[in-house]
Amino acid sequence: MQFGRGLDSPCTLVLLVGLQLAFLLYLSLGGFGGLASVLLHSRQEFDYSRPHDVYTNLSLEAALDSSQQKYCPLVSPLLVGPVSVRLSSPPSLDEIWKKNPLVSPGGLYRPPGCESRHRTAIIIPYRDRLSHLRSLLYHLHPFLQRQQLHYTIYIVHQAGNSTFNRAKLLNVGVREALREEDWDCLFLHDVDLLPENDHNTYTCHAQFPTHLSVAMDKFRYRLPYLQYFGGVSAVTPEQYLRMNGFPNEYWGWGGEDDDIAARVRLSGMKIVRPSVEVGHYKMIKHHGDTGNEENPHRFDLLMKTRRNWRADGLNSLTYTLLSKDLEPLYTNLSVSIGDSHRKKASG
Ligand code: UDH
Ligand code: MN
Repeated sequence: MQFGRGLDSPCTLVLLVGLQLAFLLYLSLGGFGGLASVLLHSRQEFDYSRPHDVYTNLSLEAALDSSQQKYCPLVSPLLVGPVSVRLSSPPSLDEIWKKNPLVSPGGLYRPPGCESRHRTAIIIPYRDRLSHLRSLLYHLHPFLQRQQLHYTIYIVHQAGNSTFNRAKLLNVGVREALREEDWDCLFLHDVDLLPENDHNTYTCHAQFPTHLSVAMDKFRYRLPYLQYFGGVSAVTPEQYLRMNGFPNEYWGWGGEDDDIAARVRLSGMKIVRPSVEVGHYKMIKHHGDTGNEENPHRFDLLMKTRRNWRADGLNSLTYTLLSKDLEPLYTNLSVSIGDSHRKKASG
């Protein structure tokens, strides 16, 4: 067939219409990801309507015989998939402690029967959210133990009444955690987010920062926007150094997570994510906190990230560690991180 005449031949018309239909099908399946999963059956299906209790299999942990090998298996045999989330009336710290007999002071855990392949520090920016903290500890300890991780939970408590600064607290947590142990993965975890599927493993990608809370109930189990990096994310110490950590200058609510996402790109990396099917989280419902009002400067700051990220971050971090306590279920770091300069200047 000659190409000049091809356009008006019936054959070509059928071909064009066919291509259009295929394109519509492609879009309706959710683009490349959806199409790939249909074609390759690569995505695992989970039944969230029948979740397991979050303490399932925990008593098996000590009984597992891994004496043949040094390391724990590549995939933990204890995983169950979707787990139920208890949103109201969390147990007391004492009750949680009783349910987690293998957790050591400071909130440290190592699998009893094998050596974990992963050392993960969970870092939680915190002030005055005790009931959320109890829910998280109740939920996260068994969740992480089923993943056979060697982990510690660090609470970075902002002392005093100055404006809350999530990103700076995360910087402090990373520095203090690395002072203690040679962690290979640093998790940055909001206190009010409860993971709903234990196949969402709390480990790091060797090359790129990971964003884990990709499907939160409050965003109707979808990623709200492509560069979203808030909630729960993870970096290796190497990735953290490369992006000069997180910004110290975001006082109050908002913007700091977008700044961190920008740093990932500006330092030549990208964000990787688990699938939406696995990355389910429930956020405990709450109102904005006193002392964490919306930051009106966040858009100005975000405009300057490209200029500022090398100067503001890990290399400009200053704070005073007031105390470090090994509580039964977590390590408590109380820190004084100062206050916004802007606020001081204006009175
Ligand atoms: N956090 C505290 N105490 C505070 C403030 C924040 O512990 O007083 C920590 C906590 O880990 C929390 C995280 O910082 O999960 C992030 O803060 P957030 O939960 O308030 O952020 P989120 O995006 O806010 O969930 C949405 C509701 C707030 C509305 C205010 C802006 N309009
Ligand atoms: Mn929240």
